[in-house]
Amino acid sequence: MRLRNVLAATSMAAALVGVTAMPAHAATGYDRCPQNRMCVFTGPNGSGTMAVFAVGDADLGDSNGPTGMNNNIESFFNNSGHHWDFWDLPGYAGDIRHSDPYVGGKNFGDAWDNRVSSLHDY
Ligand SMILES: [Ca+2]
Ligand SMILES: [Ca+2]
Repeated sequence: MRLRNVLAATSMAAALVGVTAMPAHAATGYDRCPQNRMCVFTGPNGSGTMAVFAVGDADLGDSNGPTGMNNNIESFFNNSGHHWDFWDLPGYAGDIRHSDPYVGGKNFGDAWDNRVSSLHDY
């Protein structure tokens, strides 16, 4: 009886350690972006929903690749060694905005908020 109580207390303590340890390293904002990727975000300063790209997407409005991002991007994190371009229209067309490699987190700003419809590295 006494031994069973000790075992129960020990496993309870272990469970509590496991629960409290997890949220300590939960990534937020730009910190969510993996190495060697372009990350885009629906909110400013890396907030909101994130989509991650290795080479790009010709049409953010179709069902091929991430969805919900077309004309809905307000910031990006170029965590890759590549140059990237963003376009206002699908198919790499219309107005273009450029990102140098490894520039870190950037807000698109008023002129480009919620406009990007395609993107690609080069
Ligand atoms: Ca797509
Ligand atoms: Ca657009």
